[in-house]
Amino acid sequence: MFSWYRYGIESPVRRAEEAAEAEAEAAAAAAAVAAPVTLGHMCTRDAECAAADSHSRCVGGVCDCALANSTCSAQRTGCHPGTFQCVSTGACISWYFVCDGRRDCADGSDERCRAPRCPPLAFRCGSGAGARCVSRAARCDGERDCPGGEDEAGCVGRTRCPEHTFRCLDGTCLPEYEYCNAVVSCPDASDEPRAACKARGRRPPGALCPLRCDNGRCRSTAVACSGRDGCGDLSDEARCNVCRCPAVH
Ligand SMILES: [Ca+2]
Ligand SMILES: [Ca+2]
Ligand SMILES: [Ca+2]
Repeated sequence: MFSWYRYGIESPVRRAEEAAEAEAEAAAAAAAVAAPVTLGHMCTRDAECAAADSHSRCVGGVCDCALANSTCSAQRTGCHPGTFQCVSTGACISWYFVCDGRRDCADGSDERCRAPRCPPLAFRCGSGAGARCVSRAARCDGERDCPGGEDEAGCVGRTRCPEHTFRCLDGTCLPEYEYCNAVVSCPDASDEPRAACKARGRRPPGALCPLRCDNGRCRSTAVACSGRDGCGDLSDEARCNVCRCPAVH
């Protein structure tokens, strides 16, 4: 078989291959230079923001919309309040999944869990420079998840429970996702009050309602963007997708 290479002649096929390789290398280099960063996340250059959304740029170290009068912004990324937005895809996930040891974002940004990069939605163990973070779901769940057990501090025998936990009427502290999750966990069942968790209509004034579903039910904020229908009407799974600034015409 005739071979361009054997005779030392430059093959047109080879030239095409080289061009394709160079193109791929250039694309890879461009991607490496500007890893996409979505609205509201930390950036160093406009190119990072533009790689995720061509209508955004780096403003004061955070990706924001290029147009000041845009309907979306770093503060309004389109996600449910209290959910975590994956850095490069823009998808929103429940705070429950942040620093839970499993990759839920395609880029693994939910598992960058060592200080100083700990996501604000996670629980930080200790205060050292290299302190690790765990999911807030680990708070007061009865198991030591932090190396120093900080996640279980203040959970027993207190008149108040730590932030981001649920206090049963008998004073027991539980992780906040236990509220209205259809599993009785308080010894007195006060984490599953029927009026708030099941009723679709009126509820007693002052009833705890961390997340109000469109159908009127109350749920823990952990169900928002958890990938499962926590409300019974899928309203907790709406607004979990990538937010894009509106096209500029
Ligand atoms: Ca995770
Ligand atoms: Ca724990
Ligand atoms: Ca429960």
